[in-house]
Amino acid sequence: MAFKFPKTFFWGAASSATQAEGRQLGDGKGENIWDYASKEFNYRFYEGVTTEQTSLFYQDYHADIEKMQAISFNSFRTSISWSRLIPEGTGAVNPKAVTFYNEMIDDMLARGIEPFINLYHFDMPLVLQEKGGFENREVIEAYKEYAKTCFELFGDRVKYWFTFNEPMIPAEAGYLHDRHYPYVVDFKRAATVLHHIILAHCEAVKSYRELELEGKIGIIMDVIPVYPRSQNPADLYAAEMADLFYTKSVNDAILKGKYPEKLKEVLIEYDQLPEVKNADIALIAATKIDLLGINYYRPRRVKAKECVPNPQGVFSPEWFFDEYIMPGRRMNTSRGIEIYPKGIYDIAKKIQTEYNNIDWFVSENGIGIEGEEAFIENGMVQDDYRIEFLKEHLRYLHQAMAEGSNCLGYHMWTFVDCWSWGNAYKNRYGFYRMDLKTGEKTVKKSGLWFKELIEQHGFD
Ligand code: BGP
Repeated sequence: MAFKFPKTFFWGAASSATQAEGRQLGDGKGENIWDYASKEFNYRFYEGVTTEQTSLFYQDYHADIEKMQAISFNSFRTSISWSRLIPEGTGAVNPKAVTFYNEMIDDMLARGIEPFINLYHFDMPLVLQEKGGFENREVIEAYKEYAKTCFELFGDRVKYWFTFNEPMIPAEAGYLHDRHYPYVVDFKRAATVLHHIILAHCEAVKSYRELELEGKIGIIMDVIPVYPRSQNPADLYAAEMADLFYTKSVNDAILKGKYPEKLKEVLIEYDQLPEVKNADIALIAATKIDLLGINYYRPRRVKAKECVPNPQGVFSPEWFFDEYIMPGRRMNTSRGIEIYPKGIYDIAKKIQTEYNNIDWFVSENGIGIEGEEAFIENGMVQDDYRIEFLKEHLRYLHQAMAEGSNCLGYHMWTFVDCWSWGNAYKNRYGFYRMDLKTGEKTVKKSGLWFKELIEQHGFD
């Protein structure tokens, strides 16, 4: 076999509470920002689909977990919905949520599927958002209490914990680029949110260590590899700045225990430095994770800025670089992003050389396709493009592992087509197809291919 992976390798998929469970407010769930935004700003969501219509995991979970087992997953990541577990954000725990998550975890374990549990996937409880969300330090405390509650309730069985999915996104999309609620556009506020998310991560790791549970804790990050247009110093500078703002800012804090000096210098120069206390710096320096998840979808190609940014405009990382549209780049036109399988190898090398070769896994990778029904033949989506995508990425991952990268697993986004932040059900990512009218979930050709891959521990 040409591409053999270790027998202990984690194979499976990732999902998140808000995107999969369905809203089901009736069972005591409180609203989160997505329940609210998808109703109040409905026009921002593809075909106006709200969180109410997400993939019904809350009702179908036994059957869904059986479907995971049917394609031989040995692991699966989802998140706990903070607003389901603690409807008011702090205080009383919702007993129905405890029953649901207990049964979900027990069922996964009974079927040989290791639960990877994430605590926060973009889904701030609305009551806490009304207090300022992560802009408000009180919410760090609330998150800490929520994290501790999860560890105490489920930590006897869950051995793999993650504090956040893509910590940069709630800050960048919610406070700078107008994609996520609360649709604020203000760099300094975004930087404050990011800093507080990093502190919340540290507090959760600290609580986890204090409980002395037997398991690992880490975080899921989207490390977008940056490629300059050319070796011209102006292009190299653009790449350095894109990397500094979007990757090193979080990576260095989490993996090296400190923010990059250069970032601080730039933020002081532009008067954009958020409040960072000495105790924060000490907490960040003292926090270590056990396992890193990396979500990889696309590369970031940049070039030197062509125009001087509007000095009265909103400060942003884009003041230092322009996107580079590389001739001949291969696109996923449904999502408007480039497909570049070698990026996964480059990330692995970066972790190996710059971040101490820490244990990591691919926590998301996938291809979202619009109009997938066009590929249905004899009742099954014939998604050969997804199989090709998987093979191409896994070949590069295999190469990196052969060269010493400590990659422990690969999770595809996602198990069954799910709702997304803005695109709703436009682009389909699942190993199973979801029929939105009937709720029926049927395996795609890629799901069967993945099953074989898992059973054979590799592919040719
Ligand atoms: C990741 C998120 C996922 C998922 C995925 C696909 O960044 O962690 O939650 O949504 O992207 O992206 P999209 O759904 O926007 O196409």
